[in-house]
Amino acid sequence: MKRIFSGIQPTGEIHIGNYIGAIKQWIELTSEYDCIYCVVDYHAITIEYDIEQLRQRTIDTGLILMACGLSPDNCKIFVQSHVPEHTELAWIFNCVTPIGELERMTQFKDKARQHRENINMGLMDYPVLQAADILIYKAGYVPVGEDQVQHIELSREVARKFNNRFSPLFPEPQAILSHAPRILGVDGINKMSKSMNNYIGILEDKDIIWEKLRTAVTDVNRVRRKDPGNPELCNIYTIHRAFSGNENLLEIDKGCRSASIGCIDCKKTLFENMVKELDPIREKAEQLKKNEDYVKDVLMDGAKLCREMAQNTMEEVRTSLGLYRPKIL
Ligand code: AQP
Repeated sequence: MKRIFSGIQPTGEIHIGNYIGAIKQWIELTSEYDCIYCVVDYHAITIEYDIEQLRQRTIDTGLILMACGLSPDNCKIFVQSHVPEHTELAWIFNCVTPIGELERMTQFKDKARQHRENINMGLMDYPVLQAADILIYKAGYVPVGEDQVQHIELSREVARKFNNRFSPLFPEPQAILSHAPRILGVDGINKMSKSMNNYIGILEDKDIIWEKLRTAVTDVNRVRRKDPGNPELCNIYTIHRAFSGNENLLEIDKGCRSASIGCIDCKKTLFENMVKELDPIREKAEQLKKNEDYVKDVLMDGAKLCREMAQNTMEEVRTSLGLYRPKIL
């Protein structure tokens, strides 16, 4: 079975951008692939964060993935720092990655602009650790949002450089994009992001979700109710595509283009469909919150299985590098 790896950072509330850009297809792919999903806590510490909150956020992120439909029955889920081989391989990959490649990464440039007071080495090295996350399991496919495609290209290059210099151990991984690879925030300008306060959290109260949706930016050219709109230019329509069926989509498309419906009508339909899909996730999350030990056990068992795989890869890597290994290690 072909293998998939993907990760999510415990940097805040999981939002519908994460859900429709990544998590939804993570679940779909479990029927066809051997899937490994990871809460990437070492990535989360590359920006300023609340030390008191990180532990709980890490558990909660695992919990949300499980509430969305991932389980030990269809995949492996674990926490990155529980498998220290990821960071060990990242060090080795550092030694084949040109600095210039890292300097030109869009996410590094964006984050460096956002966090001027803390442009640390980890922020720059983020894609190398990501390459190690993927390649330590020799995963060939990585389902991600569009923002991560450049990093997956770098992972391919890292694999190529390692394979050419040492031995051909690694596949060159491919990104798999969802139908909604780039969801804008409710500001209609920036990518929906946990850290930009422009998100709709998947577990947020319905009243808050509606308030955020109600005021969200739509097609900016549709100024008055009677102006026809263009769904192709509307972030709300992009979100509709992930939550609404064909019949609704056709009605909205027609109604928007002819101005027979307004943006609020469109948003009301989206809200109903969104709540229908998110309600069972919310209920499952509430159940899991009452049984947090179960969530922790799933994460721990996932880490045990993944660690074994990671250790096997590291043995091959060390041999390829020519490192001296006394038997008792
Ligand atoms: N707006 C988005 N549209 C589509 N996909 C998205 N993803 C994130 N935002 C969108 C995808 O979700 C997965 C997990 O993301 P992440 O937590 O690892 O990191 P991120 O991309 O940095 O997410 P955020 O929300 O923007 O977090 P912060 O604010 O902490 O940087 C990835 O596959 C990502 O592509």
